[in-house]
Amino acid sequence: MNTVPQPLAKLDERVAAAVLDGLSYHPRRLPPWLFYDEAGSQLFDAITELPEYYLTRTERSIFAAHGAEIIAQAAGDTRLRIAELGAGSADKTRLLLAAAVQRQESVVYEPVDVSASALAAAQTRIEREIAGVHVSPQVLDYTRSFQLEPMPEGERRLVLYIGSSIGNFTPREAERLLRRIRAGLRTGDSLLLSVDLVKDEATLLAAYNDAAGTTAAFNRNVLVRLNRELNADFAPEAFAHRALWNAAESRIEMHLESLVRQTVHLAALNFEVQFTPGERIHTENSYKYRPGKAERMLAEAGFAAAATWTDARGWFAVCLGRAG
Ligand code: AVJ
Repeated sequence: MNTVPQPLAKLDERVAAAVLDGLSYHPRRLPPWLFYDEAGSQLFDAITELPEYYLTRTERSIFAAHGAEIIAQAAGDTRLRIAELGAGSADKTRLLLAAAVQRQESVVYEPVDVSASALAAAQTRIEREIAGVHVSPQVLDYTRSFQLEPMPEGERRLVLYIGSSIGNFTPREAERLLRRIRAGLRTGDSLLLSVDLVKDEATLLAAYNDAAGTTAAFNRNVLVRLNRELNADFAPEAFAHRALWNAAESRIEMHLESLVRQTVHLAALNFEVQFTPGERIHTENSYKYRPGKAERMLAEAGFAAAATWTDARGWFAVCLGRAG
């Protein structure tokens, strides 16, 4: 008979450390990567289809209109292989992969993600759905190290960092990340960087505070996750979803605002946090850039700006930087 109490699940040390750090801090904060458990990834996919969330469909329209040109610019007169940071749902990537297959008959696609299961799912789906694409998944936390598989001489790599994912990082963090990516590439390789552009505030706010409440559910889901993984007792309905535009920092911020005075216990961390009414947990920054900014960021990281594509409204930009 075993009388020793067993933990319900093994504690993810990265989650534990981030939560302990973030909820000890004032103002309280949680990192946005915590959103993406299974439920959160599904909620994010639902967000990308919301009428208010223009980002995904605008980026897709740019790839649909300019995919062949993007691939041609990146390839020059060589064969290309395509790496992508974050395995995501490959819906938009598909347009670029198809353009590469058009050009060179087949392409090696290297999705990079921390999650081996997300990569396995992406591999099955893409190999089944796009003929000519060979998937070579790379399990890697690209925010910590950036070392891809060695590649044949005479081929070039195009790294995709799309979906405006860079927007989660502060300017300093973004600069570090871009430099690290550059250091893992060879001269002539390139980086495709997508950024969401500054636009009228009402459009920005609506994209992060949709009428159906999907973004609110996505934001609160982080608390549901902590309840499950850290044996916490958050009441998600006791926190309101807040999205605001911080003009000085040029970013949308998402917060969870405590509606009452409350104490939350995180049993797995042997830790408790008190919230006053109106106190917020800062859960995400989503930076919005002015035209030309992404090109300057690329240049500072050692990429020559090769080209930029945008949509007719000038809402979203896709920039190609060549490793110099
Ligand atoms: C995946 C980081 C690009 O910032 O727009 C969507 C995440 N947050 N709705 C974004 C998100 C709220 C998204 N990124």
